[in-house]
Amino acid sequence: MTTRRTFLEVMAIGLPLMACKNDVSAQKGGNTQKPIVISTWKDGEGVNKAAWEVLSAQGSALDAVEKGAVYMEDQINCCVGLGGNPDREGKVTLDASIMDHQFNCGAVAFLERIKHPISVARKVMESTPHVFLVGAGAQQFAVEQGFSLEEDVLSEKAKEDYEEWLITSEYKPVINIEENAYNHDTMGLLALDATGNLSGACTTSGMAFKMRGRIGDSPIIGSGLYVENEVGAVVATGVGEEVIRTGGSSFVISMMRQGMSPQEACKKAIERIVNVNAERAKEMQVAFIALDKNGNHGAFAIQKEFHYCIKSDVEEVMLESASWF
Ligand code: SD4
Repeated sequence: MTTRRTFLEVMAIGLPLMACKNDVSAQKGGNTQKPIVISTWKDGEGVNKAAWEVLSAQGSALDAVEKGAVYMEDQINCCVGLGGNPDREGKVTLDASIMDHQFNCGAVAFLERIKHPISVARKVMESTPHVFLVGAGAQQFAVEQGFSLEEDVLSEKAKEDYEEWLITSEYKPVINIEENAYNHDTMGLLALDATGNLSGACTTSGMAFKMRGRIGDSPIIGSGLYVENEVGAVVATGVGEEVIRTGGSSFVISMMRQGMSPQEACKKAIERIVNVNAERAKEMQVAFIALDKNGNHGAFAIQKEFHYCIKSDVEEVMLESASWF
């Protein structure tokens, strides 16, 4: 019998960017498709376009993923960057990470009043002996590098959401179902450039109404993001605590290294999360997207209605990911 789950695994649903049937479960070491960029959520469509400007001009995957993330951080009435929802004290605190094809990586977390945390993460990678700066130190570094300190104000949407949240003040992460765009807090993207190098980036305002000081998976290399050029690249979204405790993205890479397709490997990581606590998994969303060194891509989520977007010379599609439920 074909259950809903097996059906979704085999038939990732192409949505109307361009009609394109995409049996991602069959992709394993097929033809090399490069350059290519893939991004989380429906907002990935605009993000991919920004990254494609770099990739189509023979630019590097690293420049492409930074450009895509910057595009998202600029959408001030959205969920990622300074327009995102605040912590429970009404402050927006940002996390971001970036990684290239040579295990170079940089990250920032609990960063306030800086518009482009992804670019600060890249500066950490390229201009410091470290990989991770947080809080006041990260902000000080950003300012020293020429980033300006923005005003400490919430976007219209975030203000409304926060005022509504204050009525109950209950911390319960919503399952990010994408009825419309912007119902998420994070943008993750992965690119393979014309020379065959992979890079990835992840930028987020974190879970809405989190405790002050909370850091999620997105800036943690190996959890929210991982790139191993010989194998592939992976980025996560959803409840970061679950991704951190299962070593999410590096686990997906290790499954791919053992021969799994990107989608099979993402599914294995979701299975691992569900196995930790099946009851808890029913109430949350986590999703992974992955790209291998040949440009094969895949995704898997706990809940349905997680989308990801793909752009290359041969396809421009938005797919609904296969899901556990
Ligand atoms: C976090 N993983 O801070 C992020 C949240 C997210 O869509 O992906 N939201 O835990």
